Amino acid sequence: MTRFDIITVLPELLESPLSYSIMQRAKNKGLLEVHLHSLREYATGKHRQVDDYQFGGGAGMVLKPEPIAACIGKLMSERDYDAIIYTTPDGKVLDQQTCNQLSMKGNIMVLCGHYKGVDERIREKYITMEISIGDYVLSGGELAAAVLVDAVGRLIPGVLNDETSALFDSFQDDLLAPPVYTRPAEWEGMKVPEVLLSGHEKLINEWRYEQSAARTRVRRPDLWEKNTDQP
Ligand code: 6GU
Repeated sequence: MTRFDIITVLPELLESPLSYSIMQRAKNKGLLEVHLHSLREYATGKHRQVDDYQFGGGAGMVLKPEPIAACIGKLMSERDYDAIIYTTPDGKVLDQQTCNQLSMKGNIMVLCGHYKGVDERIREKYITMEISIGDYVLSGGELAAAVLVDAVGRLIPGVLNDETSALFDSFQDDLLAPPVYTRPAEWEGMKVPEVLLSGHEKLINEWRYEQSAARTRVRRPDLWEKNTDQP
């Protein structure tokens, strides 16, 4: 079982993306738990202020340390965490290998960045891993956290069945996935490749590998180099 505790100023934003399809099935099977924690509930004072101006000047608000520390402290007093992740555009770009590793963990805490970010001292004191989902800027870390939970959640042993198996995903072996087809075998004059209709498993596997390799070479030469670099 993998448990995610997600700390956010916008829990509403995370509810729906993690409540359908494979994520909902993983929850129903008891393999995945996602708990959302509203940062505002840990803020004190009349206005329950979670952010403040940044020292030194500059546009944008920064998440204050005290409410975050209160929330993280409460969670840490309840269970041990294998990772405390902060979602931020200056983190390490998430890849399939990291997702595989995280899918073997038990308790994962995720702090969602927002506005200009969080006070640096929170990162120093608590955060064990900083993750970005790509080289572009989102208005907050919530959607990145949803991406993380989805990408990791589907890899938790038992979540996928044979039909949805992760074994043949793009990136699982640093290759992009081959093209796929379904019925009808001919549509708008376009035919499904003959080999896929042949029932010849060995030829089909060879065709799929060739397609994967060709796609990877053309679309992702960086991944292809990584492949051919391996001894
Ligand atoms: Cl994790 N957060 C934000 N705000 N923007 C991002 C990101 C994260 N990853 C890519 N862009």
